[in-house]
Amino acid sequence: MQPFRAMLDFDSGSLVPAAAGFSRRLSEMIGAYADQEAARSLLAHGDDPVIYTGYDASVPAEAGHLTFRTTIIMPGTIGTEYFMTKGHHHVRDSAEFYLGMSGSGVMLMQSRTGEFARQDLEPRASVYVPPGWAHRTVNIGDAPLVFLAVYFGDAGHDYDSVADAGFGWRVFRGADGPELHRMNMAGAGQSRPAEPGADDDG
Ligand code: M6P
Ligand code: ZN
Repeated sequence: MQPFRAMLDFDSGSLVPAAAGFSRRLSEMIGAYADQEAARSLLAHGDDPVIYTGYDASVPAEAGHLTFRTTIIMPGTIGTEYFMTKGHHHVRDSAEFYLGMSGSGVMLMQSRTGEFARQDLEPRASVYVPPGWAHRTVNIGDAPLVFLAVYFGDAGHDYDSVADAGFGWRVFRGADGPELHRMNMAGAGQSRPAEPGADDDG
């Protein structure tokens, strides 16, 4: 292939030229949210919101390449839990680089040994996800959260291990703003509020 450049729009998240666009609706990630009743009730009423969309650069999903994609998470909540990505491990443990472009978000990360970390994602913030850390991004603002992610072409997305083990922490809209809750893994709907530092263990 030939070297190329692509233009990023930091407000809209568009990537030009893009190989493809993607979008994920609530019905494709219903199990991700703590309040299953709220999620199912929305769907039962015919409301299947687009949670996030994005654009993929024209890079082969192969070893040696660095692929990149923009993601735009809409503002909103399911129950009181903010709209977020499904979250994944990489099939081949490998790092990922994030750049905040617009909006205001939080990245939740957890290692295969159960350590937890979070980092705020905002315009001009870069976040490094080391190999072996699952990652999920949450929009805690009132506007779309737009960011760029760069990862190895052969990284692969492993959603099952995240769905099986769950994320240990979730972000809910509280009376005074976003609240990070430690989940009781035995019951997805149970939680207790907490305010850990960015590198506290889970
Ligand atoms: C970021 C990257 C992508 C990921 C996307 C949506 O852009 O991490 O690899 O696909 O977010 O997240 P998810 O695949 O977990 O739904
Ligand atoms: Zn990833």
